[in-house]
Amino acid sequence: MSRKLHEKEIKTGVTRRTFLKGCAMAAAALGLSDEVVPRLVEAATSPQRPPVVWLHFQECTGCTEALLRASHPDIGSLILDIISLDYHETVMAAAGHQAEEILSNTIEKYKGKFICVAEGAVPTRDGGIYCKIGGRTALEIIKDVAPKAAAVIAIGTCASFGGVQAASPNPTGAKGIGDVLGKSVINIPGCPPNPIAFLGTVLHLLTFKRPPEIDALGRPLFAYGRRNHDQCERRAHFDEGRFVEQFGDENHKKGYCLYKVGCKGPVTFANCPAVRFNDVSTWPVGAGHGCIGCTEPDFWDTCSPFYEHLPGVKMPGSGIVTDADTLGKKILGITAVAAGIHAAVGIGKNLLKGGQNKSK
Ligand code: FSX
Ligand code: SF4
Ligand code: F3S
Repeated sequence: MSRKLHEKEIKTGVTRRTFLKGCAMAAAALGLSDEVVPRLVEAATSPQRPPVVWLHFQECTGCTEALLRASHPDIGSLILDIISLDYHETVMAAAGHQAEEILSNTIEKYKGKFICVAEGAVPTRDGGIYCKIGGRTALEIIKDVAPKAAAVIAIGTCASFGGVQAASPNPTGAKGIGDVLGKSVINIPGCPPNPIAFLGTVLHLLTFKRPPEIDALGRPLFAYGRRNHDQCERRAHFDEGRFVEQFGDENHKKGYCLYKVGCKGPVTFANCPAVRFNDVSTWPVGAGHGCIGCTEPDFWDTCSPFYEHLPGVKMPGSGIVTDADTLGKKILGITAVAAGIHAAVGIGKNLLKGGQNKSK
């Protein structure tokens, strides 16, 4: 293993330390013990790496930015080292006809073996004319590419559930990838999602040849199995009824709970407080802003106004600790979200067989 890693270091510039640290972080996020780290490393250093076709539709490209600009340890490099990014409109050098040729060649050559990552929603109104790439609609492209893939990962809330494009009145008929395909895909929501959720999912696929367990919304439970509220460092303030009344007040400076100024942590399933983001190691609530529920379907509609607290809640301090569970289920319609639902996501048998050689 160490020789492999040494060779990798020479070829890619990803240091052994960074590589191991990234795998250890992914293992921790996956809820796996340290003993499993060597298995993750083994899978990640396999000479065959899975070809990935990364499609862009209606979105802001923030998901790609968050992934590839992720820092300490260099998660972006790690991801690029583990997968073979054969087609990605943001980072590929090719353009125009050459790019389209790469796409069609890749999906034919690696039929049933590549991973399709879709970023962005797909407009369905008026024949899907509101998003076109290389002369084809997003609708045509996803229906052409996804069925040929071994696994489909929808990255970001737009691809998972429609995102901002699908917000009322949804003028383009935007939908998430699973909805458009009429089948379950692996959803990694967040606007943008945490890179560790993606890295953990890919490492799980490579190591165990199956996706991680998912919830009823297709989200891996390791990253989306608990509410932000239940992991939040301000939770004691919530329970004791100590709230920020308005941004910039004394309570805000003291780090009190942001519920009254709109925090939707009680109805948001994610691991932001535990995993945090990048070098600064913070998350929205840590930085003094409420969670706006960006990993939830339709959060632009159901979680707004973003600076008003959830309606009809008796505040702690008046003697009642809010039953945020019941409230969350009512507001977001997520009654089916429960731990232990096993993945119903189809994964091609050939995944990772005949992938590209790393030394290439
Ligand atoms: Fe959507 Fe991704 Fe939000 Fe943007 O591309 S999830 S708009 S941060 O980044 O798709
Ligand atoms: Fe944290 Fe928000 Fe819950 Fe308050 S309401 S404890 S700030 S997640
Ligand atoms: Fe999104 Fe809330 Fe995390 S807004 S980034 S789920 S804290």
